[in-house]
Amino acid sequence: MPHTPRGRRAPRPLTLAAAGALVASATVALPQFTPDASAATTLRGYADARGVRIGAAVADGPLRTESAYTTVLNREFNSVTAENAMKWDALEPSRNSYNWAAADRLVNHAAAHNQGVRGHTLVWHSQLPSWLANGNFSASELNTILKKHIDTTVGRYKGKIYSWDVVNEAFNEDGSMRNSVWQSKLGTGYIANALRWAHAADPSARLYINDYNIEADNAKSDGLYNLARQLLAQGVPLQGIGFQAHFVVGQLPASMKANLKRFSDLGLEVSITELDVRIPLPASSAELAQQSADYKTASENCLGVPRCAGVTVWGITDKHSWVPGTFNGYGAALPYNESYGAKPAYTGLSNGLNPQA
Ligand code: 9MR
Repeated sequence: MPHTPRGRRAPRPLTLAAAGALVASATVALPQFTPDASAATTLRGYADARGVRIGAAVADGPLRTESAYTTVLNREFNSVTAENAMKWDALEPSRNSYNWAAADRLVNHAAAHNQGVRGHTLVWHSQLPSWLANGNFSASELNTILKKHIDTTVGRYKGKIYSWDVVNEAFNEDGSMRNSVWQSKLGTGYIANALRWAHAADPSARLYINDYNIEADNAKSDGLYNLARQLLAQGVPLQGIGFQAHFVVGQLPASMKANLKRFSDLGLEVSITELDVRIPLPASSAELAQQSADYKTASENCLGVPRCAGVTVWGITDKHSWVPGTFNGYGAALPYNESYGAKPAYTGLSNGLNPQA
């Protein structure tokens, strides 16, 4: 357990009312959690004091093998997301044969360290097992397969996951629906069905639609906004929108806060779910300073909006990040460097979480 600095009292668990009083803008009951007795000056200390989540995407390899990784994870974060372990290809590599080991490991780790879990992700076009991607199933078979996946996965972790990314990356950049196996066989109705099934399996989990390039007010976020409005009007259990927030240094969209607010004004929770800020390598000190400002602005853009439930960073350390493998010549996207030293980005994020900074 992280220590409490001498002379500083461990914070008492916040009641929802107290959390609400601290976050003047929070007009909705946030998922309840008990703050850790960590030093107030950690990321999680600041987040606890505001009644919000600060999360990290966790990779199973370093979780099992690197004590520096778990030390930072446990000290700094009050929420975790499985970077890959809860994706369909990881959970059901062959039909009807499940592998829960890595997902269970993370859920158990979180429980042992007083961290909440964001579930990621139930319905996605990517990382499907080949039996499913190449199965050429009929619409009715696919519907049955999807319902079973949601019942089984959400049911297994019932009461242990505070938010699920039920649907991930369903939109094209122009705001139309992406032509996935789900969309092409089942039509847009798969989204409402997935949300209803997930809600039936765990009524207390907050159910999200999650996507990238929706941080700005643009064609893609317009498409999502219109769908979200329709779903709410139909009484579909949609509770939140996840803004992935994979940014390039110095390129945060100016409309981000207003865009998050329009979703929040629908009565939805908003969260940053996959924040990172990539830099062309090698990163200069000016770029690291800009990255720090970007982390601060991004987190403030969410926390400054009513119903922001928190911010999750897509990793902890530049040692383990998807960025260099995907964007040639880019990296250094996370708050800790490859040796687990806190970068200026850490301070930016910390200041973004701390209303006194
Ligand atoms: O970080 C994840 C990486 O390890 C995987 O190889 C990749 C596979 O698609 O998925 C990455 O996570 C993605 C997340 O699940 C959805 N949004 C984009 C993330 C970065 O690609």
